[in-house]
Amino acid sequence: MSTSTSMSISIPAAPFDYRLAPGATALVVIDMQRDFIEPGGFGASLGNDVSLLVPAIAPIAALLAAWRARGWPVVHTREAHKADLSDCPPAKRLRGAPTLRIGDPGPMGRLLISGEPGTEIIAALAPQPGEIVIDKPGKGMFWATGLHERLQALGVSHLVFTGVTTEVCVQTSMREANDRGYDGLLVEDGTESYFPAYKAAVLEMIAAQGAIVGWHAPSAAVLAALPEA
Ligand code: C5J
Repeated sequence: MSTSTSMSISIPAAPFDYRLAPGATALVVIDMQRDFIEPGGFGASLGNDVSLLVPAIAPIAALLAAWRARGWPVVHTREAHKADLSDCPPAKRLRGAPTLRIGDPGPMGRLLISGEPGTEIIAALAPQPGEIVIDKPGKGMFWATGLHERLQALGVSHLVFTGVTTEVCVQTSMREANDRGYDGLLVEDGTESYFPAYKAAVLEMIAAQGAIVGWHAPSAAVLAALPEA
């Protein structure tokens, strides 16, 4: 996959301009699911302030509208395991919070299990027909999902990342994408963490050493650079 194409457009970004390939750039929305975002869900039950994630919703909605208007690919992920937990390594499950582990009954159904109310994507960002929706058993979006093959079949070379949480599933997915040859950009106001310092650290880390993992830019810079729909 190339770093730029003759048709590419330039977005002011850190550490230097990002070259976006129109039509070959998928918008990725990571794990904007009820259990992480809504009051009364898994995230809140762990003592996290879920209101810290809410500011990402409006920028993601604006980007979704822009991608949909252009007919460009969109990927939604949910962190979700099979009901029988056959895709959840015991080591990972047992290491969880002692009171609430993957698969346990939680406030919005079994925690991080496909099809449970808590794993639904929030209504404001609900996927539309034709968009890719994957349940991922890992923190990263490529492990055990077949997503790379699907993106390759669509000719996708560039990924614009949004979602939660910045330092866990978003960062892991972006690093996995980098190793698979995608050029990735993280949207600064389209991602949030329960720990603002971790978000700041991720932004710094990914762009360090000449975009060692990728780029970051605000949603306004992405939207302003897009070609006419
Ligand atoms: C976490 C995620 N934080 N989607 N999941 O456990 O980042």
